[in-house]
Amino acid sequence: MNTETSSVTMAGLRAHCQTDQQPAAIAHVFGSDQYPDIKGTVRFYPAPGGSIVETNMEGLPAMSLPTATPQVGPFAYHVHEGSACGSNQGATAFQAAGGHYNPTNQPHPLEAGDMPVLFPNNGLTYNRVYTSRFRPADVVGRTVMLHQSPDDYHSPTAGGMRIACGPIEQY
Ligand SMILES: [Cu+2]
Repeated sequence: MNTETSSVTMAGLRAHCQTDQQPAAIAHVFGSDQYPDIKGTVRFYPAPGGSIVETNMEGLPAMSLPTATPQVGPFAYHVHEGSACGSNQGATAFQAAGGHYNPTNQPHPLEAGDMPVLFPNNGLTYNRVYTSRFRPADVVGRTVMLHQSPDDYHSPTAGGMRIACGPIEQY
C-alpha cells in the first residue's frame, strides 16, 4: 500500500481545492504544425502532499473510433522531463522535451509525470487532477505534453505522436 499521502485526508483536500489561490507554476500549451488549433493553459497549484494540475485546452481534434489507425484520443497526457518543447514540425514534433518526468526511475504508469488522459468535449477540455507524485516546484523547468493517441498505462511510448506541448514556468 502506498502510504506516501496517508496524512492527507479527502476532507482536507476538498477544503483546499475550494480555496481561491494563485498557481505556483503555469504552462502555455501550443499545438504542433499538424494540430495548430490546439492551445491552452495548465496551472499547477500547491496541494497537501503534492499538486493540483488544472488543465484548460481548446482546439482538440475529435476522437476517432478505437479501430482507427492511428487512434485519435483520448489523449495521453504527461509531464516530460525536458525544459523545452523544441520544433513543433511533423511527426517528430516536440522530441526536445525528452521522455516522461521520472526522477525515481519507475515503470510506466508509476512515473511521476504520468497523468490521466484528456477527453475532448467539442474541442475543449477542462479538468483538475490531484497528484501526489510531484510538487509544483519539482516540475518548473519541465514540460507538459499531449499525445495524439490514448495512454495504455503500460508502454512507455504509448500515446504516439506528440501534438501539443508547453514549458512549465514559475508563476
Ligand atoms: Cu508524454
